[in-house]
Amino acid sequence: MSVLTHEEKINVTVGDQEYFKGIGRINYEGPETDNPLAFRWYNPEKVVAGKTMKDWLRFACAYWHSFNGNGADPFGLPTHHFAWEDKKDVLERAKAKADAAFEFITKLGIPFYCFHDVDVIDFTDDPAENEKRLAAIAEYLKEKQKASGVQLLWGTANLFSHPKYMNGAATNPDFLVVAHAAVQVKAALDATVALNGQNYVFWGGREGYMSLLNTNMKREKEHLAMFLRKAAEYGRSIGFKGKFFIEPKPCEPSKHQYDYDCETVIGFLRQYDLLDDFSLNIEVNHATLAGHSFTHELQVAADAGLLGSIDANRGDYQNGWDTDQFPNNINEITEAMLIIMEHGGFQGGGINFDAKRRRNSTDPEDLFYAHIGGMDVFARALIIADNILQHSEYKELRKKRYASFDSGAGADFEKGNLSLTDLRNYALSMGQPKPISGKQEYLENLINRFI
Ligand code: XUL
Ligand code: CO
Repeated sequence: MSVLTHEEKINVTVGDQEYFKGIGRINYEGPETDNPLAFRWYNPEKVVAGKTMKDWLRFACAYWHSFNGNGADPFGLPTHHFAWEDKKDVLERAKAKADAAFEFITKLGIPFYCFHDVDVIDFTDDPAENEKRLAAIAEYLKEKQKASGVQLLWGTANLFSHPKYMNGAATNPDFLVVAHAAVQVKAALDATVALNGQNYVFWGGREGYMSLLNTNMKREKEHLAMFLRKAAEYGRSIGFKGKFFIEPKPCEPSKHQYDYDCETVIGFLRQYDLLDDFSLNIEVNHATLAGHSFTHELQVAADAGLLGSIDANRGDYQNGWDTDQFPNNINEITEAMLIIMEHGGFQGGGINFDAKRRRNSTDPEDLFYAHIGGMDVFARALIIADNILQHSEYKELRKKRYASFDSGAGADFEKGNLSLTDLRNYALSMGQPKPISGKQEYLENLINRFI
């Protein structure tokens, strides 16, 4: 543990050049403050249900959105310009970006960060050169981590941007492309281990198909499973102790992605015997793209013991793609925190803001507002969910709904002791079931009462 104070960490992290001038440490000032550059709910050391907020929430900053995302979209040029962009030398540019990233992360007191290989240093078409570049910037990131106390929540490889992955990475019909994907995953695992990364993520944006007419789906899924197995074997061989997470998403950029949703991924992991090493990283906007609620995906993962980590963001009610907006919906996040808290928190993961400020949010402080809002909504939801769990009949009502299975014939059924004929005889002996209310509106009001 670092013994530096928050102020001191900012000083060593900021160094010679300050990128976010005029913005200092973001402090907790409580719900009554009107300071937009302060936390109203996130108070890292506050203890809730036996753990600090910091330990429950384990926030992470996503390198790609915050320090690479430049506001460009399919219709328009970049609107976000970064001070390090004009540095000519590739390593110097990457180091300056890391300086800015750690300054930002430290000013907000975010304990973790996450990156793709290509986020932290520019890649070329030469895989061997890329390996060298990643190793070089990892050395520097290690120093930044040491000086700031910020830790790596997870690393990953970008297996979707380069044109060679247009037909897939691990699921590409050309074996040479599969091997090229392995180059990147190997180097990203090396970097993750060098940086003491706690987890490693696979998100398969191109692991799917654009048309079934040219796709052998069965073979591609077998290749994906083999690739994941070999990646896990390599990770363990170099001392990686964390979890490998699969991040489900149904589509975009592919028409169909094999890691469609949590149930699909769990079935896949079970089929290919990968459950010892792999768990889930659930993203809000991916859940809604799959036609589910975020809470549905969390519950599926939690029930399977695979609630590893989350990518926090939100979609837009009026359109159907991955808008990756910062979370701000207190009802949605409260219901999520209920599930997360009931299952004891994340298994090794945390809350990564896979979210971007809007293209027209062009002031440097907009990046701060975005994260402050996201952190506050989770912190507030944590407090509300704890109150609901401790001081309401929420859990009890759900438990009571199943009381008929707690004793007598219902309990015998659960144990497997009743045949279909026994069930028939029970039904006829008991007569008609009485209607029992599901009390949905009552429960919805209960949540709002605590909010
Ligand atoms: C894309 C997405 C990725 C993963 C990491 O929708 O969520 O950024 O989180 O590759
Ligand atoms: Co994500």
